[in-house]
Amino acid sequence: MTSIWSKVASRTRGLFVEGLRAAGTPLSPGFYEQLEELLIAGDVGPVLAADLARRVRERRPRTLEVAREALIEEMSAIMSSQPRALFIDARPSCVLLYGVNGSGKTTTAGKLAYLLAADGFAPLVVAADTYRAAAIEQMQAWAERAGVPCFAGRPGGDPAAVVFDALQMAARRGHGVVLVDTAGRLQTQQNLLNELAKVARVAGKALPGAPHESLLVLDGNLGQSSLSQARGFGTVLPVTGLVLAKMDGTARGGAVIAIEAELGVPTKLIGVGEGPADLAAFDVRRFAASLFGENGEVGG
Ligand SMILES: Nc1nc2c(ncn2[C@@H]2O[C@H](COP(=O)(O)OP(=O)(O)OP(=O)(O)O)[C@@H](O)[C@H]2O)c(=O)[nH]1
Ligand SMILES: [Mg+2]
Repeated sequence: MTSIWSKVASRTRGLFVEGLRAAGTPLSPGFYEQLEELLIAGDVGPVLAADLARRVRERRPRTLEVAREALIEEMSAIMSSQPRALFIDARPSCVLLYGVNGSGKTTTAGKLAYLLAADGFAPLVVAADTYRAAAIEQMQAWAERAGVPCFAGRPGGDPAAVVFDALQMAARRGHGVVLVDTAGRLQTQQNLLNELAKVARVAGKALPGAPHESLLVLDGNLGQSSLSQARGFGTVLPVTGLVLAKMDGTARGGAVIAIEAELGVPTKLIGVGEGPADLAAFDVRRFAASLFGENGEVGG
């Protein structure tokens, strides 16, 4: 776990470490203005940045250390209070992954299959991105890497039909969890959003309660535009959780604080690389602390 959080981009971490050190102590003039600017630079968004800086100031911290702790607590307080564990108690459970093009869906499906296989869930992955033959092959290659079977439809086939067949087969064969990889689509493409809603609906016909988990995969580099993605996908299906991918390469991690504060949807998983083990359960405190440095330190 520690290694996962240490992979959160050093640029994200450096931002707060260097910036807060430069701002002096909470008793220095201009400290809170600089803190606010730092939060804006970290893509927390201007309104929340002002709010967080005010909340910390009102607690009257006297040292940098106490201010840092106050900021972590206030960040945690405005993030979602919903459970962050995956809803995969039912056997089989269906986890639907979707998001804009290239956000990290297929990679996340592969990494999650690897983790859940190690936990004894006997995952089945489903290549329901039937638009491109290469997408099916990419999912198959990941399944092989994770050591799990892959259910694939024909290129050009109906993704909902693929998911229906996969879920029925998973129930027959005793798989614990079914991970469904879907084609990338923009939150503004209504026909493609409707197609996704149909996949979810048809999943529920094959397996009561499916999809048990409906995860929007976000590219951590996209900062504040993630908010409109979450709003858009949320119009056609209930988003039960977020996956924050590519957090090993971005300085814009603060956006997730804004998304959770506005939509109340919890981030459940964080992706920090392209290896099978580069995925972890999201933890608010560790995330907030990681903004300040590997061990949450400031100034040293
Ligand atoms: N560094 C890093 N790269 C990642 C991570 N997740 C995904 N990638 C890379 O990002 C690129 C896109 O990932 P995919 O998993 O193919 O994304 P996708 O959402 O399935 O893409 P489409 O199916 O085309 O919409 C690939 O090169 C991945 O290796 C991550 O956590 N860290
Ligand atoms: Mg894909």
